[in-house]
Amino acid sequence: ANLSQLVLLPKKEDMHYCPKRSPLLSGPIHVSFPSGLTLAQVERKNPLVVRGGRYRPPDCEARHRTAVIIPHRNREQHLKYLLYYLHPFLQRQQLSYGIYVIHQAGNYTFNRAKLMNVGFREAMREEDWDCLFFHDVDLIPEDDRNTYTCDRNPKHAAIAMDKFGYKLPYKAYFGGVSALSPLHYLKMNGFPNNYWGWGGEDDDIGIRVSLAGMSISRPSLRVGRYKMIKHKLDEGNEVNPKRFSLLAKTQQTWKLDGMNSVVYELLSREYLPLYTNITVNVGTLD
Ligand code: UD2
Ligand code: MN
Repeated sequence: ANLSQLVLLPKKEDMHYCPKRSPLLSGPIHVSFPSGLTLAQVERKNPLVVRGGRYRPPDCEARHRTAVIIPHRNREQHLKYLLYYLHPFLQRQQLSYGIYVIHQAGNYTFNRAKLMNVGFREAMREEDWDCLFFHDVDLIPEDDRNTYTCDRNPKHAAIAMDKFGYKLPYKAYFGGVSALSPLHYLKMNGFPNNYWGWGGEDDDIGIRVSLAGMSISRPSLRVGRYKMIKHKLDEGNEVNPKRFSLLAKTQQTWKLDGMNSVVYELLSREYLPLYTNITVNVGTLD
């Protein structure tokens, strides 16, 4: 007898695909923020999550491989709550997944979209992900039927947020949480690298989707619900005064600036128990 028979593990050839719809889904999630929560508690609640924040379903072969990319600096509390909700959420969806936190080093102006380009490259370097979720650190999904898988078109997942009265604020809105396959991402040349500070980059990304000949898909308002953890505008992420002039030029710039031109310095890659932490120097506005 071989080892897998002795220890009664399912043999590779006995593993079948997970069902198309996970039987573990439970619908609406009540989101609250327990005080005193620690990362060690989150780890204990997620015993099957392995080094670097990876998981695969124990008893079936996942149909999807999703990487979650989180741009981050100085939001440790938000990250803790996001991990607390996101790990069980993704496990109930029976996904094979990995969580990447892309940490901007230094105090220079924050650059959310460029961090996403870094996340794309560094995640795809490691594994053949079929879907990438670009995810604000402060948005907690409120319904697990909002599946973290990719559609035929780029998907805007955070369509109903508490801060906008659970409605889409405007038709072209693409902020918060979005999902693209590697092909979608490369087709639109990724995200812009030249938006420093708050605002505009999400609209640029939305415009890129249509300039690349794709359209935006969305879940229903009933399931695309999120709670945003309340916060002020961060120091180092001041409103970008150039956002409107940049947006007016997206059509001329999108093929030149993006994934094909991203330059950064990778400072470290750490495989932590609940996520992979990528620390990067994204440089400054020249
Ligand atoms: C809105 C959009 C967001 C983005 C932003 C403009 C929503 C829900 N989200 O978010 O997707 O387009 O406007 O840039 O409408 N971050 C840090 N540290 C910082 C600053 C930012 O980690 O010092 C990260 C973090 O993941 C955060 C994200 O960047 O969630 C967006 O920044 P924000 O939350 O301050 O902006 P907000 O809520 O207006
Ligand atoms: Mn926010």
